[in-house]
Amino acid sequence: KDVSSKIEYYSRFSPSPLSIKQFLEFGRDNACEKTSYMFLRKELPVRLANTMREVNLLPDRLVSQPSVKLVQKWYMQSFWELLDYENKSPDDPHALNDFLEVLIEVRNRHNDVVPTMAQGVIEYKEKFGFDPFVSSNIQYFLDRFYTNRISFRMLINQHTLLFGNDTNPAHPKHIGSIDPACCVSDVVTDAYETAKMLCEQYYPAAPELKIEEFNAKAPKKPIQAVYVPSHLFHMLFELFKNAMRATVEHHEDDKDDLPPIKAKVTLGMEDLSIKISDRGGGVPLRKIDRLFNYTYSTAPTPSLDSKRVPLAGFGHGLPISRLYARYFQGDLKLYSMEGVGTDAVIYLKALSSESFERLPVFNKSAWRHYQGGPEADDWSNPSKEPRDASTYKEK
Ligand code: W6P
Repeated sequence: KDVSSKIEYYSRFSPSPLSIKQFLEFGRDNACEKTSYMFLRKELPVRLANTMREVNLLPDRLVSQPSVKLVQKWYMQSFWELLDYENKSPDDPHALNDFLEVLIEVRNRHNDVVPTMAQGVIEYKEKFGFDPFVSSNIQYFLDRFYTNRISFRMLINQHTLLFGNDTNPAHPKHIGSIDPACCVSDVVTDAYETAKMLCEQYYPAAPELKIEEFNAKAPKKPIQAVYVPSHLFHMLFELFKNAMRATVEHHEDDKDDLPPIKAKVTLGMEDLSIKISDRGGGVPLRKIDRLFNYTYSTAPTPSLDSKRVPLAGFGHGLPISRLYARYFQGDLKLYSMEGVGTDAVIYLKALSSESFERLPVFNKSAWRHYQGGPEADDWSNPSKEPRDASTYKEK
């Protein structure tokens, strides 16, 4: 049978979201490779097929860009390779090992999906300019496409880390990519130090870090999460780069006296929250949405004028960080006060039983998002020429 009918078949299933607790319990004691194999040989094609159907709903002018075509080719290839196992018994002497190797190949093939899609957006913008309708389609699509990719790699990583022979000697307590006792402030410090090294390459100085913890659930105890440390690092690193750039550029004349970046880690009954505050001059409210907009934040060619190489602000770092937070039912928000500074807050679920994967589903409702032209606005526009008040004057 041909690939497209297989894609259609698998896309009719909805993906099955797992919670961090389920990932943990599955991986903890007597993790069964056959069970994982049986689950993944169906679930991975389902997740691939769901997004592949959605790519085809993008405007033709976008899907036909060479970089988008290339990404589509990778998805086809991986989908096809996984289908080899559709009917292969887990008792087949080579099935489990071959499957594991295919997963690693698939993961490597998809390494550059993000920069390649970003390139596609740039190509599109150069050829057709900025179109608010297409831009909102791209936003909707990439949020779902990248979330799907995060989830896909999560599943592959769990399987290869649990059943591959590359046991992780640095983190014997980790279950795959999950740390059941992830010390949040340690990851904050790590991400800060890494961003600081980058910052010091571009600028003459970097702001200090001050961390504070407030454990409202278990007072005075260090705050730990059941979480994927690499996801947390990714988000924090992105936030620190932004906070540092804002701080250094806003205080160009007093580089020896930079206001510190403050981190506050808190734990309540429901939320584990991490606030990163800078005094980098802030962003006006009107421009905050742009920071999460893929079309807006992808600049044609990162201007490499040697002196002012930006530390952050290109690429899809901030919107993707928000997707990492949302992936396990958290969120990432920016609260800025123009002229002063910005608070960035990462919200995570305090309980691993509530951190379910949040996954895009290809259905009628998703389809509807791509149809129809731009809606007429149903709020007033500020008038350029104010009404002549004298018209209404009492005579
Ligand atoms: C800014 C802009 C921004 C984005 C994300 C995190 C922190 C900051 N600070 O000025």
